[in-house]
Amino acid sequence: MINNKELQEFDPELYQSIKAERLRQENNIELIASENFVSNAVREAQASIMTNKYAEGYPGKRYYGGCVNVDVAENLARERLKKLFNANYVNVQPHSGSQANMAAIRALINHGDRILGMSLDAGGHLTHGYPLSFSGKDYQSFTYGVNTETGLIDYQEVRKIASEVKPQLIIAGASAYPRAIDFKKFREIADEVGAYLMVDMAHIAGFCCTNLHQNPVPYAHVVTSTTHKTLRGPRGGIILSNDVELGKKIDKVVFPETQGGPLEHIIAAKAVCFYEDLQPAYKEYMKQVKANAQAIANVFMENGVKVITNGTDNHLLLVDVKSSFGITGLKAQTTLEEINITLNKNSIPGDTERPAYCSGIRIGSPAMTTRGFKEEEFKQIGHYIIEALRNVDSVEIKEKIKASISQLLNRFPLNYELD
Ligand code: DSN
Repeated sequence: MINNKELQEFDPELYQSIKAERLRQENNIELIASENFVSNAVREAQASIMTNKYAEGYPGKRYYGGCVNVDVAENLARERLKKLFNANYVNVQPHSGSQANMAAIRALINHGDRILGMSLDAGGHLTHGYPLSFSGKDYQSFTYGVNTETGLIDYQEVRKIASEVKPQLIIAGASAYPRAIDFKKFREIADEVGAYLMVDMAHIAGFCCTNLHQNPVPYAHVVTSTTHKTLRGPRGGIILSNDVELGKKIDKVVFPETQGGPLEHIIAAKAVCFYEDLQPAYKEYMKQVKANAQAIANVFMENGVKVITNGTDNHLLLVDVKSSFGITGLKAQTTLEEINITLNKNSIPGDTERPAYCSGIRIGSPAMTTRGFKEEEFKQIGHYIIEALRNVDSVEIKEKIKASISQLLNRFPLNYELD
């Protein structure tokens, strides 16, 4: 149990910020596609005394004494993760998804080599070659997007770009793509042009380990992920591969090339997360995540609201609020925040708005599914969103919806001790 009692007495100012954040999480419908609510067991491991330990190196080969217990925890995390994705090699030390991507890329290619990744505005990630990221500064980066009509990845187009660019590395994976990704096809393209394939499965990892989506491990040379999205663990990164020799190289890039001491309390919490994800109940959760995303997508489409790709295969959907409601994504985000719905503005394929405004919003189902929402509640959220975005200037209507949301949330308390 974590009750923050000492914190409350010792540092009331900081304590207030945590308490306020707890209330915010409790009082809002959380639809940010990359967020989730971790279990109390994950939180306990994360808040444990494992944080006190320096353990540079890997289990059995540390540069400090006294690592016997963190070795047990890190080995549990590694073995559970291997089992979860049926992988021969894993590294659980990356502090974040971006650090995992940096290590994987550095292990595969040389400074100045060519990367081909999904563009940020089509749903890719900063670390897949964005010019302001290390991945766009240290390497020559090229992008593929999605078809602006269908919103789908056009594999023939990816193949064409790859054969022109001749990248040393192709990156597949996205932060805002609502459909299944064909990793097998990406590997065929990579083989055709002599490139490595890296898959960043951060958003959809929960589907990949439950057979609800193709598992990228058999197809990619290296796979990266975060642990805090659909996997529902602590904030952090992981790297997986079936190539044990490549794994030895990746280990050296994670430590000592790009990181120092691992966060052993986070690794302990990752071990708890993987244990949870190996249980049958987790697959049921992931099925519900998808059913909920599809339920809300259907409400939008039945009411004439444009959903990119006309639906979703996973935990997220993109809604074109510009053509549906005549407002920007930013306006939709701030309006929904007023009625206690949290989500983010997002570019849509062929977006003509500047990135600070966008024409769309991204809606994700993982967090509220953890909180217990099923299809009925997600349909209800869909109706609330439509009503609010059709009446952005009506204080009265927004107040009415906010009150209904409060009543709905009261039926689904957050399973946390009062912090
Ligand atoms: N920023 C994350 C997201 O929201 O998808 C990706 O790292």
